[in-house]
Amino acid sequence: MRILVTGGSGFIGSAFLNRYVPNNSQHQFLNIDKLGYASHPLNTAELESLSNYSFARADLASFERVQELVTAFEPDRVFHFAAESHVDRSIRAPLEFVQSNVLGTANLLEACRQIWDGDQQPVFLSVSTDEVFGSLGESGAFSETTPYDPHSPYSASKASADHFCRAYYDTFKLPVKITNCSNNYGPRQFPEKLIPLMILNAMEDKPLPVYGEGLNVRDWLFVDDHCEALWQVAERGRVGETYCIGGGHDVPNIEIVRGITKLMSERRGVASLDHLITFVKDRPGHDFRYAIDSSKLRTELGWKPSCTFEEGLARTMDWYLGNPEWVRQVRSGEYQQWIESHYGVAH
Ligand code: TDX
Repeated sequence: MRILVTGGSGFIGSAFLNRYVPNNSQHQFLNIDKLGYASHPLNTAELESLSNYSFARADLASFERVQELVTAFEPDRVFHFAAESHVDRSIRAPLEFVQSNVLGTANLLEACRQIWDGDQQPVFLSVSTDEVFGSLGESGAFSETTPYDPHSPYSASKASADHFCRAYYDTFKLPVKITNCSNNYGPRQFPEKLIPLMILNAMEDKPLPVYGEGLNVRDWLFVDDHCEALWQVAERGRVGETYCIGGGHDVPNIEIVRGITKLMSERRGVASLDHLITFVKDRPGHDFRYAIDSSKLRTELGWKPSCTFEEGLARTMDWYLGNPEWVRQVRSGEYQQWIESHYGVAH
């Protein structure tokens, strides 16, 4: 099989490639990534020497380039990860999210439509987010039947991408599957997101900026468990269907941050790092709570997370502590600029 992966040098895409390329020499993998700020060639360094892996630098916003690559590779399967993904950045620069997430997805769908004929059984799996469903109150969980209600420019762009995928299925019978996943964490996540930002700041005695009162709730899933769900959905999930993926670990942000300070203080041999926790101005339009009911995935495909949050967090922290060169490289000038413009100059 020829497997096209977009955004394979980013956090989730590279976790996927590192998990499946080495053990599937019978499949050919092509990674298309524009190498934007949150992607890095180091993320796929171990795959470079493998004969079933290749890389092409490309921006999905260019239809001609996407068409050229898709036509030459003739994928049987597409895993579409590429996206601008940080909510705070989408509040600063919404149009970049339209460009990458809406136009990029539409271009990829159209390029696939042009090469796939009725005899094949290809799969276009679009990796999406639970944020398209909006925000929950104190109780309940999102499922495949929850109406879309996006609030941030980021979630609006992902919702639009999902609608394009469904439109291509309904109109052209393109064999699309959509997954909507909860918050991921794990190695190689760009340190603008809550967990890696807090890990690195706690490591360096920097303030830990918690939005509002830290009571917003997110459902956390270890990235490898997300990847395994995606592989199973592509293999055995039904075409035209949506599958919700969640970790079942939904807790307020402040608990996540306290978990990080506790683990980091043990790793560093200090009594406590809680004094670093700093409550800052809330994110505009901050969704209160996300939780996922993944019973469809669990019942139909037998998937369940393989590790607890505590195990996943310890693996994640140890990865960041053990990879100072990766940390140094991704925190380039651009990273510093973002941190300073968003949180103010570091103390
Ligand atoms: O400095 C921070 N302080 C803070 O309190 C940051 C960066 C975040 N937060 C809060 C905001 C959220 O309630 O932590 C929570 C998690 O924030 P993010 O890591 O930015 O993730 P979130 O906004 O929940 O969106 C994520 O989940 C769905 C991903 O970024 C999306 O890409 C994914 O689709």
